[in-house]
Amino acid sequence: MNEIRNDWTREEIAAIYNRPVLELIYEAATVHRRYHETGEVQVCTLLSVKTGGCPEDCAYCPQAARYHTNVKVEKLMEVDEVLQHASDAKEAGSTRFCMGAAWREVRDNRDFDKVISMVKGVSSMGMEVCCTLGMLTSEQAGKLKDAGLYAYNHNLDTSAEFYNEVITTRNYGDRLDTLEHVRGAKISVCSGGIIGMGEKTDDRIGMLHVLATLPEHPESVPVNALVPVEGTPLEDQPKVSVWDMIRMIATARMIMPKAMVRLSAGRVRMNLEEQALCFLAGANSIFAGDKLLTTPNPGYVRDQEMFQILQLTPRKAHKEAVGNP
Ligand code: SAM
Ligand code: DTB
Ligand code: SF4
Repeated sequence: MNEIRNDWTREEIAAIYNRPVLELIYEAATVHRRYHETGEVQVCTLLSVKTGGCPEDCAYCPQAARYHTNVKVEKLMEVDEVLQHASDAKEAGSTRFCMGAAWREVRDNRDFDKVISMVKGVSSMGMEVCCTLGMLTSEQAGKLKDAGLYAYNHNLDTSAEFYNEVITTRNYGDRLDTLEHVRGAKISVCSGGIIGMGEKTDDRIGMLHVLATLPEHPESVPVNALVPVEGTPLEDQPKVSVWDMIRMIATARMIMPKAMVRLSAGRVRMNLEEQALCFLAGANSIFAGDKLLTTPNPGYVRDQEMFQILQLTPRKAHKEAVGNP
């Protein structure tokens, strides 16, 4: 039971997603228990090392140059400054540090050399180092791996069918190619998406289907609730229901049992009880710190309180998923 499968059908995934929600939570919690230590939550910190001015047109994103948001464009941060942030994050209990850049793709230039130095530096601190820099070639993935990169985040965001409604400056195939390059370089894959952009349930299922039928499941699947930002085309989207977050998390947990499922953007609008249900449904990772990339996130103090009340324990760095049940 619950063997790792890469041949899920859309119908099977839809049937899981649409189960009576309490039944779904129970089943996902059961799978979670078989593959993970319950109550253990990975704490990751994000840092935007290059903010704003992005040429892409992702409708949700405050960093796209073409939308008028409050995000100030900043050039790539200095290596020392980044390492200071990483060291602070480690001090505050994070075991994974993820550096994000508002780039369409990585270019082979001095900025990339700087990112390589950042990766080397963070990796030498004993943290799991992750980057999200846009599209990558195989060669660039290889260089990042050699520098000590542990994981690469590159989200599919939504279904192939809905993708063009959200982004027109690249296509779904480009995203999948980058994931292949990352996998090819033996870097841990982090890929998930966003709900609350006006997609249908079928699009959510479509995205989960693509992830769960990759030759290897991503080791990490972030589930983001849209953070609607003033000035972006999606600024007026209604708040995602917590039950939808729970269904996404639980379904991801059931079909990709070994993956870390990350309760990502959107926590700032969730109370403790709602987050507790997400952990019960199989989420076992969060972003900590008072900022995601550019938008607010619950700060360390609030999260510490949550860990205490829910008796959660932070996961150690570089830990393998528990083997077969
Ligand atoms: N530029 C790179 C890219 O697009 O791959 C890396 C950074 S980009 C900001 C990383 C991810 O953040 C996006 O793929 C998207 O899933 C998520 N994201 C961006 N804006 C968001 C928002 N307003 N709400 C929720 N998630 C968001
Ligand atoms: C992911 O799936 N969510 C994070 C991380 N990967 C890079 C980013 C969320 C960004 C939310 C909007 C912002 O703060 O700019
Ligand atoms: Fe650029 Fe990434 Fe934002 Fe899209 S999501 S606009 S690629 S920073």
